[in-house]
Amino acid sequence: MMNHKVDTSPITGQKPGTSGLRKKTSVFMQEHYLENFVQAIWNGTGGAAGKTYVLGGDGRFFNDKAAQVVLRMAAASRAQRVIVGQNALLSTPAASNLIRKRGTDGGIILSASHNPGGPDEDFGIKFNAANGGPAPEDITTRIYSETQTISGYHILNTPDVDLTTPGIFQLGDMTIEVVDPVSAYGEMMEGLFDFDAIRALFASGFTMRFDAMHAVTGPYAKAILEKQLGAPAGTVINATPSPDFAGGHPDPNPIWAKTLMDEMMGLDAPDFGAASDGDGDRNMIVGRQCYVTPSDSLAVLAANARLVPAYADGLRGVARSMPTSAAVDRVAQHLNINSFETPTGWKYFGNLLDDGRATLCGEESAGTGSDHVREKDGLWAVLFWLNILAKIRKPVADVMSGHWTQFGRNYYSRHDYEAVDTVAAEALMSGLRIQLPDLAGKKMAELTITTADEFAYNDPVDGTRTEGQGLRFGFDNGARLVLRLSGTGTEGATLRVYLEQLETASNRLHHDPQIALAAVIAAAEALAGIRHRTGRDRPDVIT
Ligand code: G16
Repeated sequence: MMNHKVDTSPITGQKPGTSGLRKKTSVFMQEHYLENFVQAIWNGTGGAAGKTYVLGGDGRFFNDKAAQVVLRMAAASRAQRVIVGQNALLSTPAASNLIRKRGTDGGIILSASHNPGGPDEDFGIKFNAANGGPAPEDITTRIYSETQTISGYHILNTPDVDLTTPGIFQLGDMTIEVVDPVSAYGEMMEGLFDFDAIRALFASGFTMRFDAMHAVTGPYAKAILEKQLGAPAGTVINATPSPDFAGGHPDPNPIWAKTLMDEMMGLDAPDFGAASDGDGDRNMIVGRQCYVTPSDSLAVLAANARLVPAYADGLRGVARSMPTSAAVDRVAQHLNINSFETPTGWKYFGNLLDDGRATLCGEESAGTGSDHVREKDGLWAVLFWLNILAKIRKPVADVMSGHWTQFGRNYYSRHDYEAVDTVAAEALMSGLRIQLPDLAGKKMAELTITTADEFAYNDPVDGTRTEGQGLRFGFDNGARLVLRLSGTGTEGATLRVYLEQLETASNRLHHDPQIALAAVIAAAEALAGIRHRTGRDRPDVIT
């Protein structure tokens, strides 16, 4: 068995973004590209020798080949054991669970999450640390700096390992343990939620549609919803993972999960609908004729957490990313618990969860999770909702109405301008940044700016400071506008415009969000000149 040292040189642009390294698949398939980054992971984390890892991915195109490369490189760098999902599949939360449960030194997740897959689409890789969470910034910075000085990598020259059957195999001196991707995750879910109550809900005729979007959650949802919980066959649709997500965009939002949305808005809609993304960490919740925004979903979960066995003793605190609406803050205030505001990126929740300061976390980008793992968890959020509905037996629309009546409604929307010219997008942001100190008091369309700043985060656990995390504007009617550039796109820049406004008047809780937010939408345009600068007359995606 040959252990090769392959000479290589640094490849530019291997800087991890919001969640690992994401590029076009063709970029990842270039000679040495993946290998350089994997070697940089070992080098940036003290070497692979003697370590144990979890490995899996969302099944997108190149997942199988990349997994074989990671295995050969781990063995060549003398890792002790790699626990890998059958066929190299693991949802991101299932990988996080295995890292924690098996006490490994970390894990490698092959995924570009909600981005489309295929030879012309996206691929990604990220390293998760021993706590099961995405590597914090000090580690990703070290990995990146290793990519800039790399001169060689180690890899075995061996045939592919058969990953189609669970079992124990050897690759050189390294043990490979191929595991069923679903079982440990299913057991964990059963330990968190009241499965008997959910079973009784389905037995009473409650109907549901779960759209797995041809991605990794299909087998998990089938096993848990249909087999364990007794939902009728056919509840889970698009359940077979496909390398290109059947040509779709596995992003669970009203745009990309339109088929589900149409069904849920129809007259014969099921009682409950949900979808998850490429790697199973995002979720969309929708009731009959009632879409629930991710920010509202987080608030509802927090308000009803005591109905779930795992959270029956109450929450220690909640956390949300800064652009996420303040709906959960209002619940936290009512519960008299802390509410933390972090930068975008699940990695920023890690310290709060590890330190026991927060139990639930969530983001406007369709991510919700808790301290059961260190990733957001799509199916967990769906089971949380089912557990609540099983206990209170009300339609989702009534749950939302009741919630808004009690806490007020944070009208919320995100407008995305995708694949915008990078120079134009950066000029838009830097132009606004320069003006920040002078904007208070200025009128934008019908509104007057009251506050303007750039978000920076001081981690309360380790004191790390993270700057440049989004431009924030407050207005005299209480509305808020946030602008930031996405850290997960692979083409040009994606400008995200986050819009929010609190409404507490009981006769104004049921408006179309785009209408309720019209004044701040107009103010955003007046302030940032988005149309002119991006050359677009409307957002590509509105969620
Ligand atoms: C990733 C991160 C999330 C983040 C989202 C959007 O999600 O894990 O924390 O909110 O990207 O980030 P951005 O606005 O920078 O594009 P995922 O599901 O893609 O891993």
